Amino acid sequence: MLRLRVLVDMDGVLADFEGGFLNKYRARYPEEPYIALEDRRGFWVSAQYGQLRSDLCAKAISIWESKDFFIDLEPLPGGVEAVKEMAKMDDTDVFICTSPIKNYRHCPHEKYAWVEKHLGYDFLEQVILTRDKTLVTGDLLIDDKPDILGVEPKPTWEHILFTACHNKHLPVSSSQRRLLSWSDDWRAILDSKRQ
Ligand code: BVP
Repeated sequence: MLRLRVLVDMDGVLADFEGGFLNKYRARYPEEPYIALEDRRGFWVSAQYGQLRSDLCAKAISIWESKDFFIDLEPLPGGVEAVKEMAKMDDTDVFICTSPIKNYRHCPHEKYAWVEKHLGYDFLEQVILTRDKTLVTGDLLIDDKPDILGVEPKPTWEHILFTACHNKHLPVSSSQRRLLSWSDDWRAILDSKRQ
């Protein structure tokens, strides 16, 4: 029996980046305009805030560059439970595959701390921090970013688009499968790749 390797993204899939961002942005800049989650379009929060008003791009970035932003992110419903269940399945290896921001003062440390807090110390063994997910081999990559590009033109994984506020309006592409949430049938997606 070949083992199945599942890569699971963190921000927007396991951790509520969008909700955490909006709460801290509004608390820090109560007088500034903001984008409600239902009005979010496009993966990059900073780009949409920059379109709203050019100086808001830097203000948005200041939020996730601050200490405690990443560790304070709430888990998205069902994600931690799903990953724990996946990891216990026969012939299944689960890795958390996440891209840290380039301002490295807090983010990489807090991503490890988040995994330890919500999934336990032993799960730190499964953490992959990379800015290029195309270099990581796996059968599945569950990720809310619509376009996952890097130096490898033919990644081994099938990208399953995890639905998020910023991607739910995108037309359904016949070539891309979606996971609507962790209540959706992730077990069937895993089973479809087993051989
Ligand atoms: O660490 C996260 C937040 C950051 O990019 C990383 C995305 O990682 P993955 O989900 O792909 O693993 N990030 C950065 C910006 C703007 C930077 Br300028 C943004 O708008 N949204 C965002 O998620």
